[in-house]
Amino acid sequence: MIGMSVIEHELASQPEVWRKAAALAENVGALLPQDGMRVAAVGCGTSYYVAKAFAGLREVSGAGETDAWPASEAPPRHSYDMVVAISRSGTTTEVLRLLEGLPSSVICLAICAVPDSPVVSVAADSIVLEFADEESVVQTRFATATLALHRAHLGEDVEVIARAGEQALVSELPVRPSDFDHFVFLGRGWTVGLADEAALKLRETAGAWSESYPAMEYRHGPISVAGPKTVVWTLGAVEADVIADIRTTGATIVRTDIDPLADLVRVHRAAVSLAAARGMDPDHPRHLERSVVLT
Ligand code: F1P
Repeated sequence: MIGMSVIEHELASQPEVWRKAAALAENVGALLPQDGMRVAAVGCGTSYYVAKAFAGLREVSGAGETDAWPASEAPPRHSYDMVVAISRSGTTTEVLRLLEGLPSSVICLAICAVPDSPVVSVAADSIVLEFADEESVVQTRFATATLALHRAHLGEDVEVIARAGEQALVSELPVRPSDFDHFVFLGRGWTVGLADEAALKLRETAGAWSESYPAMEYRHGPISVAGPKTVVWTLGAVEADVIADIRTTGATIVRTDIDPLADLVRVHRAAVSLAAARGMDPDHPRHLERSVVLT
């Protein structure tokens, strides 16, 4: 690990961590939302974007109605059967405040990386991915492990995804990030949350100008900023006519057939590469702490 940043070390462990998450899913399946439940997934920052992807996956699989909210904006609805609170640290204030205000009729499940954390204490049930905890302020493997756990629970073969993740760790990056000054990520369905997370990684790690959209929204205004210094990176399949319209802007388009979760690993690597090119330390992102704890 000599010469490697902490985030590089952690992002490289993702396929292995996903396998552990999938194995855990077999034991904790009864805690995760059962088919037909009305669920709200909540979190802050990365964990909110994971909640969005979590909700999208559950909706697309037909398992049940699922909303995603930033913890600070979740409506006090009593009609949810379950709130799934995602927080690596288990200390984020907005998540705690939300859980403390929930009526007892709502089942509360925490997905955290720290066993004795406040969020775990407040929630009725918890799934602790201690093996996915991170030293790095910028999250990579806790976020993706949470999604691997959920995908395993929904019946997907995480081994296939982990193998794609291993390829994503060693394959050449699709672009040289330092050739660009503007990064746009597009998704469809559950990968909209993944696109948000990808854009956040570029901002947190490398201070980059990055944006994210549901792919069909991109033509409704944001495309006007695209140009030759823009990379538009799609996570998962996107309609050919959207791609054709982006091409006219002169932007470089990244498209791939690999699993979107595995492709996020390439985004992590691109973020670290851009930070290095900009002389930034990816382990010390500007103005960020491990979690936001309000007094
Ligand atoms: C969430 C989070 C991170 C973000 C920043 C502050 O923490 O918002 O996503 O990168 O470091 O904290 P958590 O609730 O998942 O611990």
